Amino acid sequence: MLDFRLYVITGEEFHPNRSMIDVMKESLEGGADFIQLRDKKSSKRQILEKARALRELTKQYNVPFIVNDHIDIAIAVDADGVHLGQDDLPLQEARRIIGNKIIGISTHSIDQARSAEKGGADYIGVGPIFPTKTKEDVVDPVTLTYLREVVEEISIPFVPIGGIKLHNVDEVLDAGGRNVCVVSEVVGSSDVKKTCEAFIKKIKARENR
Ligand code: 3NM
Repeated sequence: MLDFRLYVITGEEFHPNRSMIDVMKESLEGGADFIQLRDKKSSKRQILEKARALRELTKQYNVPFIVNDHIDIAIAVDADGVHLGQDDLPLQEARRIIGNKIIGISTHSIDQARSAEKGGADYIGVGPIFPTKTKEDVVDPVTLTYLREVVEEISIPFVPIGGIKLHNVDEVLDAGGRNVCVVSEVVGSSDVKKTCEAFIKKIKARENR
């Protein structure tokens, strides 16, 4: 089973003056233990090059590396897996292509969570918990109510996402979240490493209760 505390996804629009690799290296230094390349704007060639670089970096830290959307790129760079949305290639087809690698699925309702679990997803995203501007055409916030349903019912690993900040992460943990997935609060921070450390400190504090 996958085990992680802080899942950080790239978001280059939040750090226009810094390289993606520098920012992700700082996240890893701060303790991020799951990394995803998410890039809705670049060409496939550019994404391939970024994926190659992030694969190398994450290997140095022994941290799993996931590619958003692109199964072919995930395979080409030997990523640990792929993350897919509800409108991407269905789980069953993705599984046939990617074999034993990790498949994560974004879910926005308990029905979607159930089908991802039944279909053999390795983990699900649960969100957006709070409003977020990071994802375009995002559904309305699913709120902590949906997270609580997942906590009650779903047995595969899950990760809350969407609008999670240092100031509200305790609410997510109180609702049963054991980890979190973050974009803007981490990569847009003026001190990426410290922000990651602060998230992890809060998550670890819950574990010890
Ligand atoms: N997926 P931030 S919300 C990439 O609900 C993504 O599936 C979501 O960014 C989902 O931490 C989201 O900046 C954006 O709010 C998360």
